[in-house]
Amino acid sequence: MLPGRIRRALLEGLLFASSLSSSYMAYAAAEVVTNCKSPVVVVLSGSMEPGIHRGDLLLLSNWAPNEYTNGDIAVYEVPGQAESIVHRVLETRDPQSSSRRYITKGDNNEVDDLTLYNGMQWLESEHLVGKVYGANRSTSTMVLKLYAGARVAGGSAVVALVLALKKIPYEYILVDMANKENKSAEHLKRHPYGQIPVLDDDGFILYETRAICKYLENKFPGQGMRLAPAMTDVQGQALFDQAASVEVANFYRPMLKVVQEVVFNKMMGRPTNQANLDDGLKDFGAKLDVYEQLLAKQKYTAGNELSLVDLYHLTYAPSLEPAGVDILQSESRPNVKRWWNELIGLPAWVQLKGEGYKHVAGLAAGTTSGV
Ligand SMILES: N[C@@H](CCC(=O)N[C@@H](CS)C(=O)NCC(=O)O)C(=O)O
Repeated sequence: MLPGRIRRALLEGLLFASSLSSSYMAYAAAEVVTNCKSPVVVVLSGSMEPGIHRGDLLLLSNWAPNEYTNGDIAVYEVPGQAESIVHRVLETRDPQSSSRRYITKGDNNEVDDLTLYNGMQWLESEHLVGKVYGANRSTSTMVLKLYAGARVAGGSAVVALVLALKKIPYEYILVDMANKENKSAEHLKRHPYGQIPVLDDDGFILYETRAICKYLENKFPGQGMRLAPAMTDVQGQALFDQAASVEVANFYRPMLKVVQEVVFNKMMGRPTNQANLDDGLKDFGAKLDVYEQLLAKQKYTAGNELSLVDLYHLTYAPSLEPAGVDILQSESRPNVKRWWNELIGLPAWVQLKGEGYKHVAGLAAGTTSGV
């Protein structure tokens, strides 16, 4: 008979071995289910800030090894490099072929990862260990809150679109405009004019659509779609500001006069004032003639790249066509028409209009799921 002390030690050893083997079995099962040799990794650097932090646990899968697309966050390993790296796919070359090539970049890094590839010019599918589909924060981080109305319209819709294009998770909080919740003492603390949208970034409160969008771009420059010139591009920034100012003065104001007559008055059960409408259409048309000249020379309002300024135009103008005013589709302004159709055809916009804030908030959160 073994002495009690030895028996206890043996039993503890057995229990430890059994818990190790069940953890091992669970890990091995996860490897099979995710088709990924490292289904869980710990982040060691801050190169993916602000989305991913040092110490975060990332959950990976490799279900479709040949289907990584731009914007995906991937973990890769390069022969000769000791550590695996978690960065975002920036470019996918040859997307139709089974031997796709990838260029990656850390959201928090100025340049792409070429120097990390150990002499290679790109990554191939075999270097990709897995795609990030979830994360467990090392410390709790607040998710952004968007205070918006029930309808996907106005500035709230533009902010929601920017959040979706930049793949920023957010929580949608309904402000019940029908019951004047926007004028409640609680909401007036957030927005002194009692309006929406309002953004709450962990207690940092911001209102005014265009300011919110610019803040999001500045805070998450490398995440999702780039929507403004780099801060160091002084002339690009100046042209951006010029176009943003033009949007408020020469598009939003005359457009709103028309929307007031054909959309808002109808919603309120008021008759259309024909004189106001004619005046608005004349004014708006004259401004769009100048847009036509600009858009004949450049693809978008702030240059040849789609930017926040183009998205600012989506506040209320999309409600014109359903109300019977097709001024933005006029054949006499083919470049305005081309530009406008591209904007209203953006897949994220179509989805947002079709399925509402909640869906896009969920989608954004799902895409970068807590990272
Ligand atoms: N300049 C503001 C305008 C915001 C705005 O007009 N919001 C509308 C709804 S989209 C609103 O809150 N209206 C209620 C009110 O003005 O009392 C912005 O760009 O955010």
